[in-house]
Amino acid sequence: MIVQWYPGHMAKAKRVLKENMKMIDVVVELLDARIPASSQNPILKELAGSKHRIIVLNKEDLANPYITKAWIKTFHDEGIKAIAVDSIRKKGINETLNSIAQTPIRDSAARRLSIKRPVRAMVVGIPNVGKSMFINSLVGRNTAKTGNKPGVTKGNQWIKIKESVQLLDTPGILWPRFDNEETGMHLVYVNSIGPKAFDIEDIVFSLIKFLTANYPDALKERYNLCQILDNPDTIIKQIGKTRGFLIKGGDVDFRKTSETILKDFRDGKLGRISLETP
Ligand SMILES: Nc1nc2c(ncn2[C@@H]2O[C@H](COP(=O)(O)OP(=O)(O)OP(=O)(O)O)[C@@H](O)[C@H]2O)c(=O)[nH]1
Ligand SMILES: [Mg+2]
Repeated sequence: MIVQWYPGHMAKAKRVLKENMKMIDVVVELLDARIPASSQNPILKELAGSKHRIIVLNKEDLANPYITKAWIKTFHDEGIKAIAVDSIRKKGINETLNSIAQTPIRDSAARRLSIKRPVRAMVVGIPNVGKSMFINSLVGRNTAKTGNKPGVTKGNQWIKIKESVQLLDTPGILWPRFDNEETGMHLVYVNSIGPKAFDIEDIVFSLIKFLTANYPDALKERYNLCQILDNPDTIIKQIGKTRGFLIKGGDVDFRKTSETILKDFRDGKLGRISLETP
């Protein structure tokens, strides 16, 4: 689903997040493992305040494992727990669940009465980062949706994951950042921002430029190129020719070739590629 974010939408999303934040002990922030910087929204830090935070680097199967490790270390050094997760194959799901369960409950009423209540968690993230898939993996099978609990704002449902953990049934949607062009490009590469905001041929030109510099072998292998030339246009042309993507008159169809390359990248056909390093 492509969401267009107008100021009104952002204000509403922020209001909802702020309300929901009051009910929970821990925020599980989903980032795209390929772009852990660009898939963050600084507004979350502001909204989460002193709430416990766990970072999930989702789609780790599509990211460079060495770079993901470096990101995890960087977050740890900042005192934030970060976990590499593949929500489709359920990798890292148990570790995440255990981490959530260990969240200290700061709720004074519960502490005063020494009531042991479950940890309450909420998942947040930008569009298409994998919130729904992650929640499904986390929840697994033997789950019961619990009704409204006393003292909890009406309209929200809690999903009981195990005795000690409850999850808010709707994820918090963060809007993607629009603060600089590179961030915008990265968000388009991973399909979090609709392509309308950018010209696809520009997008793929930059992507090829990045791949030429950082993952030349991935390009060579996928598209049977004998050598990687410096000019992205030349590479795109070569790929279009090999694939037979031509327009009338025999010229390469840049648009179709660009769409194919972008899709290949998104589907992981070029291998495990991280676009951002810590
Ligand atoms: N390779 C890979 N794909 C994933 C993973 N998690 C989710 N996806 C895919 O990413 C796409 C988006 O997943 P969703 O769970 O719908 O993402 P979302 O954040 O709920 O998206 P919105 O509700 O539109 O904001 C789907 O095509 C999923 O199959 C993962 O760990 N690895
Ligand atoms: Mg969803």
